[in-house]
Amino acid sequence: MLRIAIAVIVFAIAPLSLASCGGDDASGTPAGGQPSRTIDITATEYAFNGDPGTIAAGDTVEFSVENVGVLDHLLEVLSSEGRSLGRTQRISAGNTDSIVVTFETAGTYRLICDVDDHLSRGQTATITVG
Ligand SMILES: [Cu+2]
Repeated sequence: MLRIAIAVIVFAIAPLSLASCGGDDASGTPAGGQPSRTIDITATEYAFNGDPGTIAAGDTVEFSVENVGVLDHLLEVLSSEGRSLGRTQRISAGNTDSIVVTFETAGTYRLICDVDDHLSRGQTATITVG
């Protein structure tokens, strides 16, 4: 009877310790983690539309970009220094592509489409990360 009682206790503790490891990992991983949510963006001539909501430094999010225009578009995310943090494929009309981006620091980030002359035509938006 005593051996049975000990075995039951060991099995009861094991799932709890696994759960606490997972929690630490999710909160402490600075880059390359799983996205916490998906931000839906539409691209058209020559603009992006969508509500990024509030993004905090350290957040990893997925951008799902749907081309609702007639020309090809893409979405690239640039840091305030102009470094590329992610870039979709060139998306043809009616199609969708997605990228996962980690915003490591607070600041202003740019979304751009640089297909042909779209950027000079104003296809850009900014995201403020607090
Ligand atoms: Cu474009």
